[in-house]
Amino acid sequence: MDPRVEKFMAEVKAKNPGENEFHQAVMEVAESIIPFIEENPKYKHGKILERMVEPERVILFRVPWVDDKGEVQINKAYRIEMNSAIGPYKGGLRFHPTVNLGILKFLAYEQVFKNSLTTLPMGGGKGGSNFDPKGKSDNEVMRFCQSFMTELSRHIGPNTDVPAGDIGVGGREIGYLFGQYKRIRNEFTGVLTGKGLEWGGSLIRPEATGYGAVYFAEEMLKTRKDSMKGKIVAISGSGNVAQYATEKATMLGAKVVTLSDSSGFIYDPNGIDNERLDFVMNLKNIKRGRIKEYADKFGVEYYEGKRPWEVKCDIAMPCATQNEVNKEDAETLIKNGCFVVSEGANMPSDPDAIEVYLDNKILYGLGKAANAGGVAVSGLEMSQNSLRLSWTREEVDQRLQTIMKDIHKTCLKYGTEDNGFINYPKGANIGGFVKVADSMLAQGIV
Ligand code: NDP
Ligand code: 2IT
Repeated sequence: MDPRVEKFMAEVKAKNPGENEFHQAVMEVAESIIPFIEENPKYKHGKILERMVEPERVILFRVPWVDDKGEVQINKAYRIEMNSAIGPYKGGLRFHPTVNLGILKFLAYEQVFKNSLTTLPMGGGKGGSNFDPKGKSDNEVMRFCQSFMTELSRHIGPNTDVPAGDIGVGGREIGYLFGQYKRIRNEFTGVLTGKGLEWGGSLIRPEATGYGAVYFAEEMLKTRKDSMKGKIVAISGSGNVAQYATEKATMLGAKVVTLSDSSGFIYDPNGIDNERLDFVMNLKNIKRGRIKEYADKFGVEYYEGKRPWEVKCDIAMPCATQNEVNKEDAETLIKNGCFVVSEGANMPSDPDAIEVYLDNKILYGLGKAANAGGVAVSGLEMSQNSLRLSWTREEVDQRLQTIMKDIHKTCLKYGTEDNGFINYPKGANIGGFVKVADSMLAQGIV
């Protein structure tokens, strides 16, 4: 390892003990950025990277609520306000039992670079709770969201910090959170994104992350004069991002053969067409059931406790969670002919898997570039809220496509190596960094 990266990481680890996912996210960026900073000493003197790894503010609070049996429950909750150099803090909320400070810091850190890449004026943040929505009634989820927002409402606002969804936070939760914010503050504002269409939401926001990740894959394929048409795609997850990645990949002529959840994956060699995807959406978004039921319904294989990376595919789209692809998975994918990875999830590939992708010179679109479509359309939702009007589906989708193309161009600009290979991690990290770093320099030591 580059000794400058090693020294920097030793300090980050000493200052942030035990935050493994945060160390991993910082390391991935440091490997691209530290050599770049050496060539651009203004960033070095301003200690820009050292400042960027320290959140501007961390809010940690208790969320007490009463379950349906009348028992008092207590959860931990957080909002990481990471960087506001180019706009209000912006990023999702995750409700999942594994949520802790280190996971949210990794997500907030990634968000800073991702939001910068979108070309829109958004800083980076992330929040959430170790609350597990699984198995809870709607009333329990509502009471939790109301208690959570009662505290969070003091810290956010349409020009300060604008949360949205992530794992475990979808339309239902955003509704309850928005209702409580409006009630407490007596203000109808664009304080959250991912809102319902009737009350300030944007068309295409639910679709945006999955669609964007497919648009990004299409841009990568174009560099090899290829396209999505006729490709076999393995997707993990079966939530928001996975569902709309499936829809768009199918629209562009590809065949999606897998979906998963934390219990296992289904393999449907005929492809998950629109009718079968409707079943998945109903199963996951309304009934809140398990993906195994897909296999039971359509008579296809279900692999309990496994991830879909052993299936033969051209394109892999991890759309579930962090570190869901390891070295062995990456080697299996490549052995089976996979040559494109477009990440719908945040940091789904671990560092060894990334090394395998880069060594094999495949098209590797990392999350902070490939999944930026979601937050990009959140930014467009904020614009529409400020203008007090709504754009059409076509207009938002067109803007999303333009943004994904712009992100791809930024990756080419900073990531194309002397031999012509496009190192997307390097391109996205440097491209995301420059705008934030220049803004921080202009704004002084704050
Ligand atoms: P959802 O809650 O809608 O879906 C999450 C999916 O991932 C579910 O199928 C879930 O399975 C699975 N999953 C979650 N945790 C694990 C785990 N530990 N192991 C295996 N599977 C798991 O979330 P989203 O679709 O919104 O988010 C998916 C990913 O995309 C996350 O990494 C998120 O950060 C990222 N992302 C989301 C954006 C958005 O706009 N929503 C934007 C950009 C990135 P189960 O039901 O069994 O838990
Ligand atoms: O990881 C992400 O980019 C998101 N969960 C979406 C954030 C947002 O503010 O829309």
